[in-house]
Amino acid sequence: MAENINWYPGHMAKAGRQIKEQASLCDLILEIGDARLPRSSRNPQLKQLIGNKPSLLVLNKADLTGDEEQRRWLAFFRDRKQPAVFASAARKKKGLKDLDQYLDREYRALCERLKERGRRPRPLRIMIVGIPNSGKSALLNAMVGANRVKTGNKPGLTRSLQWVRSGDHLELLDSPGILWPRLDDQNAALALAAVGSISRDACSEEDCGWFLLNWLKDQRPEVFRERYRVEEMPEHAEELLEQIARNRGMVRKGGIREEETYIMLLKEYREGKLGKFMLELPE
Ligand SMILES: Nc1nc2c(ncn2[C@@H]2O[C@H](COP(=O)(O)OP(=O)(O)OP(=O)(O)O)[C@@H](O)[C@H]2O)c(=O)[nH]1
Ligand SMILES: [Mg+2]
Repeated sequence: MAENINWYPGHMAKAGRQIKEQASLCDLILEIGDARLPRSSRNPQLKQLIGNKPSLLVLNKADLTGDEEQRRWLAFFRDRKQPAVFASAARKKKGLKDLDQYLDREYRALCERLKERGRRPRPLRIMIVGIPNSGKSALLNAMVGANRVKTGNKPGLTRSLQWVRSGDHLELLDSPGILWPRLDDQNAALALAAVGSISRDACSEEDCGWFLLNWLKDQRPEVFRERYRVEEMPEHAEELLEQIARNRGMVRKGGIREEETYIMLLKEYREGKLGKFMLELPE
């Protein structure tokens, strides 16, 4: 079994303090979660950082999930009066339709408020926050229509806060991905690692790969036939791993290349090669 998973290095604590400072300057907070984990990718301490600022939950990487599960989650959030949209920075403007519409309305509402007070319009100031690797920087670039901030498939890439202007209507603040000091739900922590939001220093590929293998065996067994030519599901996950490794030629004298097999499984999962599905649904 895995060691207790926690990932809250000094730079995250620092980013948290800076986010708290900047929140008061913003009109709106975009909380970027991972669409595959609409519950577990939300920071339970966000409220303490942003206070009463209005926020919109943006579940990014929606291209890796199914339409029906998205509808179920939207209904769930609607019932709880939590504004939420699905988005896909990877699909550029096409993936931002609902987000753009929401921001248009917010901008017009801001202009109205300013007008009532006899003031001139100014851009809507938006802070982008969320867990590492959820696509915050990619989303900012997609909104601006240019590569203004660095993105990459590695949690913890962005290290400082950065304002970027987008047209006449928006000012966007990118921020470093942060988690929280204690990941109480260790299953959620493994799922966060599986989608790529926790550094491999804090959770190894063997550990989150093992979690993903077992989750798929339970919830999506057809994946193994379709993708890894496993004709008959073995009883134990160890045997399943072995079959996958053998079918992919990941063997060495005396056994399989275990770590390599986990890395391959995680990579193909993260790239969406195993299909479009979430790791959690509303209760
Ligand atoms: N499939 C898919 N991948 C995406 C999407 N948006 C971003 N990515 C990928 O996710 C990875 C992380 O993107 P970033 O924008 O760097 O993530 P971030 O949230 O800024 O990460 P940190 O700065 O580390 O907190 C990159 O490899 C992106 O290409 C999306 O909508 N769909
Ligand atoms: Mg970033």
